Amino acid sequence: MNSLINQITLSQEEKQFFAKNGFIKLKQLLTREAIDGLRKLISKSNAMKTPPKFYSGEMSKMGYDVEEAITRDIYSSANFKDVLNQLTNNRGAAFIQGIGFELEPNQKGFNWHHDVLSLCYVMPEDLAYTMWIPLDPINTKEQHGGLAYASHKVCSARQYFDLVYQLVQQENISEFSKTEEFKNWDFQYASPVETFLLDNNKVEDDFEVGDALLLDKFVWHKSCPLREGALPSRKAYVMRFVDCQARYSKTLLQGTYTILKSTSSDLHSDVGYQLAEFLKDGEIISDNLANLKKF
Ligand SMILES: O=C(O)CCC(=O)C(=O)O
Ligand SMILES: [Fe+2]
Repeated sequence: MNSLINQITLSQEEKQFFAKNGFIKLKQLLTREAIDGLRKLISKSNAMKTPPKFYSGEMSKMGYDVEEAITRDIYSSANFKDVLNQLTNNRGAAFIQGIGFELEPNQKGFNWHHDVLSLCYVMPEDLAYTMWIPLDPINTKEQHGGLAYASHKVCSARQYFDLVYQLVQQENISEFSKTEEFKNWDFQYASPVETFLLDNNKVEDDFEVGDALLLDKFVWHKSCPLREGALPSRKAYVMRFVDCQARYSKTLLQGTYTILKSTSSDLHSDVGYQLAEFLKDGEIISDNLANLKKF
């Protein structure tokens, strides 16, 4: 399926950059045909919905588990696997979820956050990745509307994955999670101090259609509001991957959903629970995915 994904050979410096910072822009990874296919997928998907008013992100539409043949054709293409292998020291990464986003002018999207909720079925120390694929051009001198992200080296979200994992294993967590102090702690979003650091050190890049951004799960990121201009909206397709050696954690999954109920009413997907049907704690996720992806 090389009509969808271009061949990219990364230099040693680029691979080291990704390992050290946790993000990399992949120029012209996707062909026009792939982008057109993803635009069609998002436009016709019934899963794409306007989030309710109380939702913590401001988007005109978003949808979980937006995935069809085009998704599979992308992640199973030899060129695509090759790029992921180059960036994961040849371990590779397995596709787990497709998500669609649409942002309209003056909407702020998501503030600085990490994706512990979307990836709460992965053992805290194991790797997972987000590939953000803008389906409209992102121009930081005009409308913005892209993503901002900051290097691991400045501020990493790793501690939150560990913290939530420890927290959910405490015997009296359900009692504590009902307290006001706990409810005021929004564990997915950056604190004022982290926000200060992240704003001071953020990277916000331009993207042409076909470019993609790969982030590992410890990278803080935020949406950049879309200003008024020629684009009526900014669409993006996000593909989540688990490292081929990443292990399943039902403990983290169940615990996260339990404490989340007491802190927010965010939308979520049940992909983690679907995995529970054929995976036990500590088992390698990628070995068992054939049962999950039936599209
Ligand atoms: O597209 C956006 O603005 C948000 C994307 C995001 O936060 C994610 O994919 O994790
Ligand atoms: Fe995110």
